[in-house]
Amino acid sequence: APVSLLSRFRGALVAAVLGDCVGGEFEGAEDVPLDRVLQHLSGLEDETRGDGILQYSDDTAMMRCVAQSLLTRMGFDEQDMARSFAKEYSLAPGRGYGSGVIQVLRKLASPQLSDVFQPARAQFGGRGSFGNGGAMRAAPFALAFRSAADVSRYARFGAMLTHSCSLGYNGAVLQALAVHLSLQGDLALPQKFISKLISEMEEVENDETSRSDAKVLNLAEFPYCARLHRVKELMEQNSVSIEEVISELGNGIAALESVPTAIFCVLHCLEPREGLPERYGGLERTIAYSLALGGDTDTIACMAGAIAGAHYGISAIPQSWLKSCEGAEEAEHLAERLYKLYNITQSEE
Ligand code: F2R
Ligand code: MG
Ligand code: MG
Repeated sequence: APVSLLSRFRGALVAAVLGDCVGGEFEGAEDVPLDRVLQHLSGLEDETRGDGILQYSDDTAMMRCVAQSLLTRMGFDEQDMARSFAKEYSLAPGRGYGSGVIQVLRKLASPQLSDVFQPARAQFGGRGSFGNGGAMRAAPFALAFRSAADVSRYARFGAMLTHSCSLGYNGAVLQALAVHLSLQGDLALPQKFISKLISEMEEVENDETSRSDAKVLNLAEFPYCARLHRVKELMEQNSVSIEEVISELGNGIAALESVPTAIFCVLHCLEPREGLPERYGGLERTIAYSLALGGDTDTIACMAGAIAGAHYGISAIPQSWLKSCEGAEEAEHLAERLYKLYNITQSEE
């Protein structure tokens, strides 16, 4: 049956929370045997475990701030979003934030601060963060804006509140665009989906700052496009090992090492895969596969979850998984409100 847009909206935010919650178990682990992943996931079906047993981390905490701010301000307002990040951090600092970004979040709490982008610019000796913290929270931008140009523009500004290095904010743009295309049903044609992302990113990375950051960091020209071309090559291979995915795409905390990886997880799991239970649908496969890569599992599963959830819709998420995750219900509610906002702005245009 066709998946409704509302179901896609709900699926995107709820599966992002799901990825974060179930991925926390393996964050930072180098070797994650698939058996352990499947055991962890089947444990969620145990009814005696209780609701909301798996807590969400910074990924969801910041994504909620993005969604709430977009809703309250009916669009992007950097002051409000910055304040929301700072408040969330001060209320719950123990959600596993990156060690650099906490300095930004503390500075954003200052009432004297007028330029809310300044603390991010001061990070890492003025180079800015290239971590995946901007990308992990980017999904709501795709639910709030209708055109790819707006999704891209505001995901970039939203990320720049904490990540001023182009590798950090361009990762957020890529993640938001992937969710945007998935919401439109573009994953039905996977090759076209990846080609569209490459052509969008060719434009995004074709600016002076992105070009010079790539040079300074000793990366290939147009680094995200280069990784997306590797995703395309891996998709064309008959079989791909976990080791190959990690060495070709990465599984780390840098946005460049994790956003293309999350996109690959979704594309790879569109079809049944060896080692994953036959009863699993595509969304369950995506989450399980993201965890089996190890490394930054909560964030890769969160980003892959958002893209996959936008494709398969809310009904693809098993109830028992959903019930186990703190914040899943609230994410569904936020998605419904964003859907209403999306329809209002759509009809005004
Ligand atoms: N922080 C984590 N995981 C670490 C373990 C947490 C632990 N489980 C706990 O219980 O506390 N996860 C979360 O952080 C990632 C998002 O990080 P974000 O927001 O990008 O933070 P930050 O600090 O800006 O960057 C992360 C690290 O990347 C390196 N880095 C970034 N830019 C750099 C630069 N220009 N030069 C050198 N290094 C740079 C640094 O090591 C940063 O600390 C997500 O995984 C989320 O789940
Ligand atoms: Mg986290
Ligand atoms: Mg993480």
